[in-house]
Amino acid sequence: MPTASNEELFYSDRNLALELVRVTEAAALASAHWTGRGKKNDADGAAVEAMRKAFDTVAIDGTVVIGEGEMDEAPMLYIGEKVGAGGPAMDIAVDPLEGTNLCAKDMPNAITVVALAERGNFLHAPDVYMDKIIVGSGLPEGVVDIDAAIDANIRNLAKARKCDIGDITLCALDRERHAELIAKTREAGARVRLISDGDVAAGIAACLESSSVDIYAGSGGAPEGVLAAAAIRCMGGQMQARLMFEDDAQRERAQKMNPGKQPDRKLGLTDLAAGDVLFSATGVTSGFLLEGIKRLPPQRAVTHSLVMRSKSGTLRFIEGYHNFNRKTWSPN
Ligand code: VTB
Repeated sequence: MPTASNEELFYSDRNLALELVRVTEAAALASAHWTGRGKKNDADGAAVEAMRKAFDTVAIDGTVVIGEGEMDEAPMLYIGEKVGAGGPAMDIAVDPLEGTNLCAKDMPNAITVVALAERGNFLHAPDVYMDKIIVGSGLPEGVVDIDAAIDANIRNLAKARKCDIGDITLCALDRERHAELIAKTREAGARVRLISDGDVAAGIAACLESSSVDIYAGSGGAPEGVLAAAAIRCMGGQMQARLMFEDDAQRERAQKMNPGKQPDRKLGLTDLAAGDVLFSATGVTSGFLLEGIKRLPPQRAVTHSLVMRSKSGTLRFIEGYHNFNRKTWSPN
């Protein structure tokens, strides 16, 4: 039987998941004002401000652990900032607009993202690269390994899936640093889907049966890796990762942020996001996961969001119809 406080947390946690969707919706509606206007900083700024404001009504005592940067670099949602209206102590990971370029250029896969966990359960990831490998659920544990060659990983995945290597699609960021990963994947006989930005959505897509991505691999932002891990904890799937450092200063910083832990260690899913996790994302532009904001001028808009809890493993796709004549705030 749960104790009274556990029970309290259990119910508040269920409500919280639905409150969280308001936070990502607000950020998406605000940034959508800038979709296709070529101004990524304005789009990001609008998302950050709306998300920050929306957190004021969420019943948590929240601390941002993955955010917009250090206190001296970011005016809002900086690491260490306290947010929420008071309640259980939670750590918060945010990317108010994942894919600022995608929004500015009206390209697929811009999303707004928030994850919550009880205090101390997210890796405190510095703003460095993280090597990542992700596959979906229902596969033998360890079917892919971040330390194995990519062709071996693809062969193992095809074998476990009982399909041809040619049926496997690997998704990676289109970057010069991935030239070898891409070449080796194609040489092995698999397909490669390249994306210009947005590796949170791509990582999640590898775990969605309905997407055509079977494996996500390569290096992207470390904060984005923690957000993807939070989602994968809810959906099921496998992820391994490793922080990548360009110099000793970066390594020392990671060490300081996670005392007592080896900064170069191989990270599993629960090293990135442990305990009970809540996750919400709203589409800004349509993509792998979600449809983007549909504007219904002059005063209405439709949002599409994905809200998940790791405890129950429930995924909810939520469609919101918004009328700005009746809201206390407007995204424009
Ligand atoms: C990824 C991607 C982001 O940064 O993390 C990527 O998810 C990594 O950095 O949308 P590089 O651009 O240096 O490769 C973004 O593309 C932008 O934050």
